[in-house]
Amino acid sequence: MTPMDELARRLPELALRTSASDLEHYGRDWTRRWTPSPLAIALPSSTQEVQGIVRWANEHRVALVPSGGRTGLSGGAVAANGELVVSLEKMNRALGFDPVDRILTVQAGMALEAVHAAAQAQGLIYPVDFAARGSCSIGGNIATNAGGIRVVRYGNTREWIAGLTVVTGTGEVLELNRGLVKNSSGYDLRQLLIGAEGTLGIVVEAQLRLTDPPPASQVMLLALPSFEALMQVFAQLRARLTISAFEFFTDRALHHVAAHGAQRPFAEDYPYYVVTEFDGDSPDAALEAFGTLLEAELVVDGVIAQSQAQAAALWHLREGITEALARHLPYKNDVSVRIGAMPRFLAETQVLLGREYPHFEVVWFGHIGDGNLHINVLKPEAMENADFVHECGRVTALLAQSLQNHGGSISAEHGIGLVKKPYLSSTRSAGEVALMRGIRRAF
Ligand code: 2HG
Ligand code: ZN
Repeated sequence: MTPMDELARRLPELALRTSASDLEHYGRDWTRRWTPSPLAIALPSSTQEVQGIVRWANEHRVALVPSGGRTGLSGGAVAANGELVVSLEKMNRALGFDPVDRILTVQAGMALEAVHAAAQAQGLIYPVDFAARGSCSIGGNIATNAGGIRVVRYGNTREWIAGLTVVTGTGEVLELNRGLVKNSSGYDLRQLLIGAEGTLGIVVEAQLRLTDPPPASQVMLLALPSFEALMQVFAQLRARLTISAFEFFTDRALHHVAAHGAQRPFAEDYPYYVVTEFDGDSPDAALEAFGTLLEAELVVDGVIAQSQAQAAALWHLREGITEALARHLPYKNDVSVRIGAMPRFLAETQVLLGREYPHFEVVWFGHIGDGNLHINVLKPEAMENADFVHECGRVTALLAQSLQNHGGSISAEHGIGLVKKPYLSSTRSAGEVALMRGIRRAF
């Protein structure tokens, strides 16, 4: 009997797939760098099935790749070496809402957008949000401690997780924190699991804390004359308004989103743009802030959305970048430094990338209000992907060195995955890596 026969015998209800199209579909994420080659795909419907899979995998020494929406950009959900992919796709239901604690309990395979809808049905919000909302899963968000566009106001995923049910690498089921607000009883294993990218266990259920919806918000697009103006605009707006998002992108990003179908916002071209959102501030306060920035020549043009549709169109200019660039097989950096270190880091990185990538198109954008910068280097059409990745890897090593000097991180919100493994030591000391190894062994 093969190990797969044995798995099917032990868990007769478990959905297993092995068709070539399924192996390809479930074996990769958005990185598209590795050729998918999983052993098979398991789609459990219950925690008991996940437990059974883990126990079987231990006995047969089969590697498991937990899998959510596979919108990841770091190769964290890639199965290229005969692993069993464990897709949580069938475990996608809301399990209940507690109105007193304002906790929504969901299965890990629920899409982020469905979580938003379930929160809205209770008159509340789950505030973590980003462009992949329609296809990413909450389990994947938890595995990478996903950030997104509202971190300046609401923080990362870990702020909103009140409890987790996980299946550890030994097949034990743990209920971590159980929705408690206060729990000073030792190590917070829930927080250890958040951001662990599936290396410690498989998240099967989560208790999500919900909050009140913000008062009416306003969306503004600003055109900036220089990179240097960026963090000054942020500081000035933050001092005057309740910022819930502050996202920047360059003219190259706008060029690609427009080429992908979006309408250009201004008649003229400008080098830098910011989409920003304020909660509860009056239109007059927003206009006044804009006037001050204009006078100081920190912005050169701007528009405030007059309708929901216009707000969505402005947001699309920022949120549509990843999809618009996908056909150029971009090499991605997702880095962070402290907000205060950002001006010097930006200036240095501009010099570094200008020097090292003279022949490549580099697209800059990101959640600059929380210190997170996305850099996408586009592959020239005629170049082999392997050569391109090799060249970008060389420059990433230099960037990693610079990040280390600035006290930053090689992965702000996408995770380490396979892509950033070689650069982990730029962000974590040898002592930290040794402890992480020990913790993984313990799980
Ligand atoms: C975003 O902020 C995502 O839009 C994707 O984190 C970033 O494509 C990227 O590099
Ligand atoms: Zn991002």
